[in-house]
Amino acid sequence: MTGRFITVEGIEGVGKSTNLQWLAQRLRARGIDVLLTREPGGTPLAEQLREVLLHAEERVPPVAELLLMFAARAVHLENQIRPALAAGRWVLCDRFTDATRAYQGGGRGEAHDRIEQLADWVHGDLAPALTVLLDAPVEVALARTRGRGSDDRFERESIAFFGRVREAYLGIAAREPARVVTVDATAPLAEVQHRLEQVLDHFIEFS
Ligand code: Z5A
Repeated sequence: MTGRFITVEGIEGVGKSTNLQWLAQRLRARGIDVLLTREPGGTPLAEQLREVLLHAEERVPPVAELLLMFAARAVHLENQIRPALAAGRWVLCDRFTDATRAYQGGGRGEAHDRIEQLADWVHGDLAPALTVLLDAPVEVALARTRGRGSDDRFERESIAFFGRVREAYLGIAAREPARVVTVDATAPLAEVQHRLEQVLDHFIEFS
């Protein structure tokens, strides 16, 4: 039996972590065995790469950032995601390759073709069956994370950078409506979760 692969995406502060925890609970309540994981990270080695990606003190050239994202993904896939799916577990992942398309592609300007070549090399035809894009204007999303004290390499980026990332995410959602469901993350949390429950019901019924 093969499990299902679901990802949640969006710019910083849209509520990915909050809603992933909630989604995992909802799936477990239905008797589904869930692996909740994240990118970059998800295994000890991939978490070490995450630390480098988020907190390197030396300048990280965009090409190195792109390759490190995929290196972490290759480790995560082989050591965690593929074995879980093969065992019939559902994998709920906080970000995946759409984040690379949005951040390294939209945000940093790395070439689309190059990103797709790496995606093909690292995960071939393994793609999420469902991606939830939590969407909110940059100012709304960033206001939610302001003042929490962390300050990684991405969190120091400009409003314009996050604007490009958001546009890239919306572009992916427009091109792949069968896979990517966009949810308005500006709504109160209860409303967002009501919508997520509907998305989950539909996914379980029709996938
Ligand atoms: N990155 C990349 O560049 N390329 C890649 O391929 C990958 C990643 C995979 C780390 O990601 C960085 O890696 C990321 C992109 C890059 N950097 N950025 N930006 P991360 O996912 O670990 O970090 P993050 O995006 O910064 O996560 P976050 O700041 O924790 O945001 P979040 O998980 O989306 O939000 P949250 O913590 O669930 O919620 C934020 C606050 O809002 C919290 O107080 C909630 O209670 C509140 N909240 C949530 N929903 C609502 C609603 N609906 N109303 C009001 N308040 C709400």
